[in-house]
Amino acid sequence: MKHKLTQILLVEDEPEVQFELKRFLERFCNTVITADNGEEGLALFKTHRPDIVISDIKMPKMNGIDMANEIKQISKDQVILFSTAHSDSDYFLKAIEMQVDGYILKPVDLHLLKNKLESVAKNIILQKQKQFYENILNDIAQMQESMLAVYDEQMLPIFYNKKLLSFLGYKTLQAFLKEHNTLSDKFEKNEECYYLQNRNKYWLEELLSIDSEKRIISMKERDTVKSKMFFISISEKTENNHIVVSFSEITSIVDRKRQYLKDAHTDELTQIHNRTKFNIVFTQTLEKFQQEDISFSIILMDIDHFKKINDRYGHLIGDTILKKFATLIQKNIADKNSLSRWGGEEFVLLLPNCNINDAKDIAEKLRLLIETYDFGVEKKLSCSFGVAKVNKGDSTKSLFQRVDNALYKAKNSGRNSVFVSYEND
Ligand code: GH3
Ligand code: MG
Ligand code: MG
Repeated sequence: MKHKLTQILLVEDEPEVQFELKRFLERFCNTVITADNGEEGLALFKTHRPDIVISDIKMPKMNGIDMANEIKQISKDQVILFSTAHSDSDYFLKAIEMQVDGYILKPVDLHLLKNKLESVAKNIILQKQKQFYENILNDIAQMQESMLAVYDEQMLPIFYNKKLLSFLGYKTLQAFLKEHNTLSDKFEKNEECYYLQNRNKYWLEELLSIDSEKRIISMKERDTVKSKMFFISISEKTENNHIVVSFSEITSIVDRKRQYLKDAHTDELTQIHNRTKFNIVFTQTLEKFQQEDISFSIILMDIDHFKKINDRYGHLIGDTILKKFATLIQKNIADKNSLSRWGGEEFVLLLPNCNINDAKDIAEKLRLLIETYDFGVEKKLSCSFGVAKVNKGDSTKSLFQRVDNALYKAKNSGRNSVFVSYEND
């Protein structure tokens, strides 16, 4: 892409000089616009914003110095060259004071003018080139589907694309930074997301220290209630020591994952935890117990003579009773305790921070509750309970052997009863 000067404004009151210079200048740019005096020159400047202004000094209506003064107030970096005769020395000093970019003595030596033009044009063209590439980059950044941010070597933000700004509800990065110290101000705590320990300006550093696939954050969109989740990709440092950060939205993927997980962990009939979920919670609790030595117990319950209920009322009614049973227990246990369907008409209750006597009391309370509860069709529903406390070195297998034994004893003792397995059973 070859860049050229776009426009030169030539302000000259002598028609022959203007004509000659115009023809000459046309070799260096696309268009040369001309004005006969300072006033006209100023008006044309305002509407055309030329790359370079070349102006005579002594002119009717408004002289070149006054015009240049006005132009510099509008655009202090505007390149202005004066063409002046020797005798104009007074004006000439003023022009130097104004820090104009150069002068050409009259009568104009075209060779000198060419050199002068080429030297000032070089900068302007470089500037144009820079602007050109900046515009391309900006277009690319704004076109991205993802939200983008660029950080400098100190990990401070220097650019947010429109998508990110509009998500945050700001027009410019400056406006956002006026109200927020850092983007991490907007991050929220969430199960699936990495939550930054230090929500400060250097959140990127912290994020860089974790595995790339775990770089998931949650943010609220503008004033909405619902959070969105983003996977964050962080580029290597660019040649200019910049870091490009992109935020790809993964809310729907995470939502779907949550739903799958929920389905995989929920018993379809009773909508309480299933055995898979029980095993997860149980393993976690067991690990915690082994680290912190906090007692925990479990209760295994099995509805008595449930087969008879099915036989008498049919499977559908049996199902309804199982649902009612699960709801009843769920409602009557503390939140920290977790109820799961062990299988069929058997349920298991996990009781963290609970010693064996308290566990026994809970089982007894539930037994009484079931015995007296009106399940609609079958008044005489009862349940047998096995209770066990977890010991050091217990595995799922050893613990369930004990609790199963206790339940077996409850069944054998005539059902509708609670049996406890003590430590060394
Ligand atoms: P016990 O007092 O010895 O526990 O007698 P029980 O009849 O409850 O025990 P058993 O193990 O002989 O039978 C369990 C019954 O539970 C048999 C089975 O049809 C029923 N059952 C298991 N799962 C479901 C279910 O999802 N829906 C229904 N309706 N019945 C179920
Ligand atoms: Mg059973
Ligand atoms: Mg049973």
